[in-house]
Amino acid sequence: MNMPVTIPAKLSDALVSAAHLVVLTGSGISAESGIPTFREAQTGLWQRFDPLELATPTAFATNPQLVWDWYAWRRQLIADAKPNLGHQALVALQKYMPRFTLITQNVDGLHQLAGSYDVLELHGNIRRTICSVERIEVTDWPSGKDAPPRCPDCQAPLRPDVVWFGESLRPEKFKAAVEASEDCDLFLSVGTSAIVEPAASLAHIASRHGAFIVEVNTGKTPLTQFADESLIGPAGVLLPALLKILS
Ligand code: BV8
Repeated sequence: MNMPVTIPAKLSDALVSAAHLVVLTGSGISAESGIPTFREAQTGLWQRFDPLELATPTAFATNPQLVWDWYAWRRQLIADAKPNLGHQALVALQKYMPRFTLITQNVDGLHQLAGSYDVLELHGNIRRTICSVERIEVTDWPSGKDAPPRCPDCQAPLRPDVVWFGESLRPEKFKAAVEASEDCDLFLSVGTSAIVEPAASLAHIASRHGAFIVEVNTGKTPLTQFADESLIGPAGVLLPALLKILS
């Protein structure tokens, strides 16, 4: 999409002079890779389910097969997905910036596939499977009728390595995200509806510590009114435009 992009001068200045850039991404950055955003209507047989209901320990305890099959479907959705120009622009920004922290709420692993490193995955990654009791990663299990499969070690059901609603984030990950948000002088919130907590608090923490807050989103969110700059448009167009200022 060749839409003309004008980056406001105060954002260009903030980008050029930034010592530490923090980027928080949500499912919107993966939309241009063909992955439906978390709240978009689910397709096919999943249409009648609300993700907020399925991505919970209660749902898994009540109907483990339904939740396991939902994640198997989502893993299929991302299996062929490729990182897009937005992911790739963040890989280049990581090289340009004196200090760069990428925090993602996404569980699709596309940032790492694009070449980003030291990614803080606040909500885990659906490409990893863990034992629901021992919480250790399990990479291989006997194929067969069991859905979810059983842990080869203790026979407990396997589950995706993600943080469900009502589960706590890994303390060390969120602590690192908070510390980076407190330290940064420029904070980009990209492709997130800024609703899910505690991730949504990071932009406000950065703002309270004097950072310049920029939102990149195709629409408005509860963060928009607090942002110093709000760029409306697709991340796959706007992030490369920001990168162009530095190259
Ligand atoms: C917790 C993994 C302590 C699973 C996910 C206050 C404090 C603490 C907790 C809470 C609180 N208030 C409420 C809570 C509870 C809850 C919560 O936040 N609920 C919400 C619904 C209000 N939070 C929790 O439970 C968290 N745990 O706090 O622990 C605790 C413990 C016990 C009891 C209480 C508290 C855990 C949250 C993690 C949940 N797990 N994912 C899975 O994926 O299956 S979150 C899930 O939602 C996804 O990871 C996804 O990232 C996220 C959805 O948010 P977005 O990424 O923003 O996606 P969304 O679709 O909403 O928006 C997309 C945006 O992109 C839109 O704005 C759109 O306009 C834009 N867009 C679209 N296309 C583009 C684009 N932008 C740019 N370019 C484009 N092309």
